Amino acid sequence: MSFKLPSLPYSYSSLEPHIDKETMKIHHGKHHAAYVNNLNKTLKDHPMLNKLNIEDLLKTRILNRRLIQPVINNGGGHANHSLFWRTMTPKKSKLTGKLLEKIEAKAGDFETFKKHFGQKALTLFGSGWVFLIVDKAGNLSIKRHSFQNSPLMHGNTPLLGLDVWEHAYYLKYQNRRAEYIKSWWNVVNWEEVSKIYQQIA
Ligand code: MN3
Repeated sequence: MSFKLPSLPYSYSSLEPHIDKETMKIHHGKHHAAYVNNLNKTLKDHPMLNKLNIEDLLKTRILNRRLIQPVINNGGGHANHSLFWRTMTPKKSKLTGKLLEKIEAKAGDFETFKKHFGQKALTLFGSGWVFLIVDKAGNLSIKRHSFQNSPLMHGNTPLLGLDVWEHAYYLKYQNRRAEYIKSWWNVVNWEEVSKIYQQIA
């Protein structure tokens, strides 16, 4: 079993009131765990693939046809959720430095960027994610992906991702996705987002 559920760098209750304990417990311990388990099952007879790290697995172009969709779903699910946990924090966090400058250059100002990102999340139809990505040329953009499709499979590096599947917010917010999105900004770990950017920029 090579892929493992990462442990959270904070407790299930520590993102409250923005994200409730019960949602975190089910989301991490059941949903994310299921993606990891299913990915391991999919790749159990493929020792070359299950030794890769998740980023390299999603970037590989040598998957056989039967593996492609399960890897998109479960490998993508594993990568997306790992990023999601990592880029949240109960501590106050603020974006500074080079990434802030890039975002401001692109969107005009930081609040406008947040507005665009939130709008994409709000209007995403069905289940999916909104990501801030960096493409191969180093350009930033906001991308919407359905289901568990990962930006990594498209050659892009996600810096930040917001899960807008109903399982991410329904227990606390029911149909009030806008409220969930607004609340989530309070727990974004901008230092971690910057760190990811610095590693590739
Ligand atoms: Mn999820």
